Amino acid sequence: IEPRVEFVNFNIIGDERGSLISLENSHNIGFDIKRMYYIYGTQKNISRGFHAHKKLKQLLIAVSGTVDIYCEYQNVKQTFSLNSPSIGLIIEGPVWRIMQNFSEDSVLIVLADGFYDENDYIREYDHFLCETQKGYKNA
Ligand code: T46
Repeated sequence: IEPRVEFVNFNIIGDERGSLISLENSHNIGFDIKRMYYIYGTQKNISRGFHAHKKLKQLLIAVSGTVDIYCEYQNVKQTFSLNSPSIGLIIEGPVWRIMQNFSEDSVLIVLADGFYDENDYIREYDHFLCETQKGYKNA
């Protein structure tokens, strides 16, 4: 699949009690959710990621705190800051990603369209460059 990285803004359903955000398959998420995981309690100065996916589509949300997501694909090298529960970052396909600058209170929720599958990971940068130059036309 083609690499894609994009912010999405969620509708906040708020009232005097506070805020609520609802995410539904294919309405505000462009895919059906098969898995969810979250990353929290990240130690100081730790970066995670350093891999790409072949096909997986994901939606990342910092439901608490802040985290920066560095993304690299095609000619793009860009850092996307997640700093609000009402903002999500869609990352699809062969995008090299590094999660960094986690705040102490950071909770990063990730919704994914596939089960955990180590075969979908590209964990070596040289392999990523090589594969993306070839393209994923048959994926
Ligand atoms: C991604 C970024 C944003 C599982 O057993 N099941 C799971 O669903 C996941 C996500 C991971 N694992 C195992 C695999 C490793 O042994 O948990 C361990 C840590 O995973 P990893 O080092 O890949 O974690 P991150 O934070 O570098 O990357 C994760 C996701 O793996 C990845 O898909 O896009 O978050």
